[in-house]
Amino acid sequence: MRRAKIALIGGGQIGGVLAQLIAVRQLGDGVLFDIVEDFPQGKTLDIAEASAIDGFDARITGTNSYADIADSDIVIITAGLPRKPGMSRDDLLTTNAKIMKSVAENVAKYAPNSTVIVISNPLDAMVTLFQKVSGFPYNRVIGQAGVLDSSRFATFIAWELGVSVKDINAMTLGGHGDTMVPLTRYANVNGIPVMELLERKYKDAGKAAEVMNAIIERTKMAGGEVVKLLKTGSAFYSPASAAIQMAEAILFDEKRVLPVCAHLNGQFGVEGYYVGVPAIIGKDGVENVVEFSLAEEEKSALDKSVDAVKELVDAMNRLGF
Ligand code: TXD
Repeated sequence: MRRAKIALIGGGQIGGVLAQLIAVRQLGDGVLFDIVEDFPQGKTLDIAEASAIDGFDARITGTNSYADIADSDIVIITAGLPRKPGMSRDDLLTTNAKIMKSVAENVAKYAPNSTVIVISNPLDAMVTLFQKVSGFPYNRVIGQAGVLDSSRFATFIAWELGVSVKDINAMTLGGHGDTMVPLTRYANVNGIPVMELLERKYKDAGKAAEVMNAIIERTKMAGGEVVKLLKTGSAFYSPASAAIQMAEAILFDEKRVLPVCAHLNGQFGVEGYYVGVPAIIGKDGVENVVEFSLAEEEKSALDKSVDAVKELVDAMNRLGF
């Protein structure tokens, strides 16, 4: 059996961590593409030179030529600019849409059978544009946002309750922006509702709700919190880990139920847009969107988030992309 081939388009902060994770976890052979000459070659040489220490045989190479991504099984896209302090994700629209268009044309040309994970921001618009330009089937074009946003939500809950994050199940729905919807009602610690544990901790339902609201707000603004601290660039370790979890689900046909940015065709009342929802991820990419009932306020929060995604996609269409 040949080893899986994973192409990384964009060799910046996230691309570099992705390449290292692919090597260390021996997921397959990685090709790191960037337009900056010598840069991806330098990064991958550095990673490869740790192979004797970390004990991996995976080949990780850098390139400035799209021809080298030929026949990739998975393509992960981070090409584009990150946010600077004070910028919203949506401020990146025009610049990154131009980049994404050229990326999509080249991936369609050289890796037409790949399954694609888009990370570049503004995420919901970039994944929409990639699918449109490449013409790939919807199930093979997936956006990464929900795995990371949910991990942030779970991390803050674990810190608050003083328990292992491994026992937390928590999920966000909706777009990858400030309107995302962290689902409180379904958040649990090994099946025990988080709200019940908070109420027991504080012996006061009002205080428990206040603490949960603070966790929700921090989750929504978590990307911006990192941008503000870093001052140059945005989060890169955690987005890379999130995309790797999705890539593993595809490579190993795991049928994981992960919150991803998937194309909806009536599910959750959304027609024809990419939105963050739980989906079964396996060898065919998005194999099924997992629908479940939402309470009234959850549904209206999701509708609001979908409206923000629609506005962004419409703005991109008006720009002629
Ligand atoms: O969860 C998520 N989806 C995200 C998304 C979380 C954090 C950051 N997210 C976004 O990912 C961020 O807003 C950016 O749009 C992307 C990539 O973030 P990264 O931090 O890796 O940005 P860098 O370090 O600037 O790297 C981008 C690289 C850089 O090396 C450029 O030379 C390259 O992209 N680039 C290109 N590569 C290929 N092709 C073209 N045309 C191109 N243009 C720039």
